[in-house]
Amino acid sequence: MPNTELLRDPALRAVVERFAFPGAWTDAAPIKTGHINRTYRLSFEQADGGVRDYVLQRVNTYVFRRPVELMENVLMVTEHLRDAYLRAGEDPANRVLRVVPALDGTPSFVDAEGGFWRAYEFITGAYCVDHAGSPEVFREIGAGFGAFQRMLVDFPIGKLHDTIPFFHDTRRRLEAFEASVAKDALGRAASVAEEIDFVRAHIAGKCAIVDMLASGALPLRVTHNDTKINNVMLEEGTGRALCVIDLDTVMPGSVLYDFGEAIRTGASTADEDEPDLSKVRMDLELYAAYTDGFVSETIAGLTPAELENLPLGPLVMTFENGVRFLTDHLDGDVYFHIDHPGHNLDRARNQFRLVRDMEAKWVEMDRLTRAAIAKYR
Ligand code: GN1
Ligand code: MG
Repeated sequence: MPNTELLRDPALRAVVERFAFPGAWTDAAPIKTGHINRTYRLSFEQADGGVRDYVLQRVNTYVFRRPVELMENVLMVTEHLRDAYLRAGEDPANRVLRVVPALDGTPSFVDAEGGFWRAYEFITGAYCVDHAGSPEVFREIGAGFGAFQRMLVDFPIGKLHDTIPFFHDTRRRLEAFEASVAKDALGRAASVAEEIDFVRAHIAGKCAIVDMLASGALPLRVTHNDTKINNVMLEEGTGRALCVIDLDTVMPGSVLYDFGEAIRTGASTADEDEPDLSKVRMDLELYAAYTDGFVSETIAGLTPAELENLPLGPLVMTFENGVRFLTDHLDGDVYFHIDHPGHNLDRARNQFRLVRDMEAKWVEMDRLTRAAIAKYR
């Protein structure tokens, strides 16, 4: 049954009509997995009777304040990836996101209210998972993000815009957190004293990535910055990693960010908002599997310092996300969408539990990482 409510929505129709979608618009469905942008899947019937699907998104310009630069990044990076596939003799269709331009040829359309819209071709014959389920699947996702990193290793990084400056600057995240504690806009600080203490007691070592980038010990890379496992599309039938999606946060950064975000979301035994903390652990078998896949693809392109410091990624990213969730709870939930009061606090507690577990498993994480490096070197 087509979603007539959306098809009849005049505001949505006015936007759809501004893009170069071929065929007749026959269906629309909201996609609700992200926390930031508003997303629809649109279907268009073609003259030959076939149906082609597209993704239409209203970019959250509170979060992405430089959406034009964001789209420039997306175009440059997808072009580069397409070329890399072609040079390797592989068909880039379905393997790289393809932007559908607006009718005026630009990669976006701004509506009457200032809403910033952009569209992609829908990746067909593919699916994504919110849980790896098995080490084999997670290894493949690691190989997918690893290949993304490998193919971008020769990208001229100076051309890339910093669309959210200081996105993974842990020190600035901590400063913002302390400012929110001091402001205590909603009077919530007293009720989360324990979580505030956790942050302050666990700062040691958490700014190591920014510091190593600043000192030159780690190089800047093209990084995805939001490598949740559901941002890799897997091919139906084979399960092989097909395409990395959600390129909004592609920016110069550290490869440790990407490795870290993937482990944070994919190697945890629970969702990031699971309130029952007894369920939250980092699964070392999943850690080993992802590391194996990721290192198998990146070994030639990364420096020894990057490879050896990989375990820092998950520890820092998990801590940082916890700090961001707690900050947003203190601010009154202005950044992350919440489904219920206290949702951001649930998320923060969950992440802090995961940090504790990673700290307890640190020696093992380090050993497994070195084993993967030795295997492919
Ligand atoms: C946001 O929109 P989504 O779910 O892909 C956030 C990430 C956080 C994540 C936590 C631009 O990502 O940094 O890790 O939520 N993206 C932005 O769930 O802030
Ligand atoms: Mg995202």
